[in-house]
Amino acid sequence: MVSDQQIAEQAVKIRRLIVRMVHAAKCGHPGGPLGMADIFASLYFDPEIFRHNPKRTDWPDRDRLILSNGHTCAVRYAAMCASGYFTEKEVMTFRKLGSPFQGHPSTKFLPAMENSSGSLGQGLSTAVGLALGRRVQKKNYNVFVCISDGECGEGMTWEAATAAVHHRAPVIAFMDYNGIQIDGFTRDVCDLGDLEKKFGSFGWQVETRNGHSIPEIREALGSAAERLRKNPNVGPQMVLFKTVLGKGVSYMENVPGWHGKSPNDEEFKRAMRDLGVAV
Ligand SMILES: Cc1ncc(C[n+]2csc(CCOP(=O)(O)OP(=O)(O)O)c2C)c(N)n1
Repeated sequence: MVSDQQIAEQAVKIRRLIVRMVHAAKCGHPGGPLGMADIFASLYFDPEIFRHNPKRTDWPDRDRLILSNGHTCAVRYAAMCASGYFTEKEVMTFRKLGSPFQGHPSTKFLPAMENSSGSLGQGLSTAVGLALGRRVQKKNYNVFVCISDGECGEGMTWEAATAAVHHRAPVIAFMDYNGIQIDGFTRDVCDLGDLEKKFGSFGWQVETRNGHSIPEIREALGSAAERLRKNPNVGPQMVLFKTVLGKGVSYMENVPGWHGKSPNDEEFKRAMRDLGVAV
C-alpha cells in the first residue's frame, strides 16, 4: 500500500511542476492549484480512492473526475503527468497556442479530460448527471467532482445540490475551501456563511477536513468512495477541504493576488527554493 509519505512526495513534485508551468506560460493560476496539490496527489496515487489507468483513459469502469473550477487545471495536468498520463515536455506547453494543455481544460484538445470547464458553476450538475448514469448502467465506478468556494456564488451549484439529494445521486464532491476567489476574500466579496450547514441542510452528507493532511484527505475521500461503491443509493457526499491558496510557496500563501498571475523570474526562483529546489 502506498504510504502517506510517498503521497506527500508526489505532492511536492506536483507543486514544483505547477510553478514551472505557470512561470513558463507567463500567465495562469498558481494559487488554487498549489492549494489542492495534496488532494490531487492523494487522488491520483491512492488506488483505494480513485480507480484510473493512465494507459487506458477510455476504460469504461474508470472512476470519473469532473473539474468544475477549470482555472485550477494546472494541478490536474501536473498530477496526471506525475502518474504517467503525459510527459513533462508535453505539459510544459501549458497555455501555449495549439497546446492540448489549455488554461481552461477542453475535451476537444485533450480527450483525457472528462469535461471542458472555465465557466464556473457547471461541474456539479455535470457530475450529478454522470452519477445518475452510473446507477442506470448498474456500474460501480465513482463520480468525483472538484468544486470551489467561489463557485458557490453561482446559482447552478445550488440547483445541482438540490437535484442531487432528490435523486440520491451517487456523487462525491470535494471543495477547495480556501476562502479566496478572483476579487479577494470570499467573506468580503460575497460571504458564503457556513457551507457545512448549508449543504447539510440540503441533505448532503458533509464533512470538513484539513486539505493539507494526507491522512485526513485519504480517510475522507476513501471512506466516501467505499460507501458509494457498495451502495449507490446512500446519497450525495461532500468533503469541504480547508486549504491555503498558494500552499508551499511562502509569499503566495493566502494572498488573493496569486489567484491568477504568473511569478516573474525572481519570484520563480524564490518559489522553487521554497519547494526545495536549488536554483
Ligand atoms: C461563470 C463565470 N463567472 C465568472 C468567472 C470569472 N472567474 C474566474 S475565477 C473566479 C473566482 C473563482 O473562485 P475560486 O475558484 O474559489 O478561486 P480560487 O480559490 O482558485 O482563487 C471567477 C469569478 C468565470 N470563470 N465563470
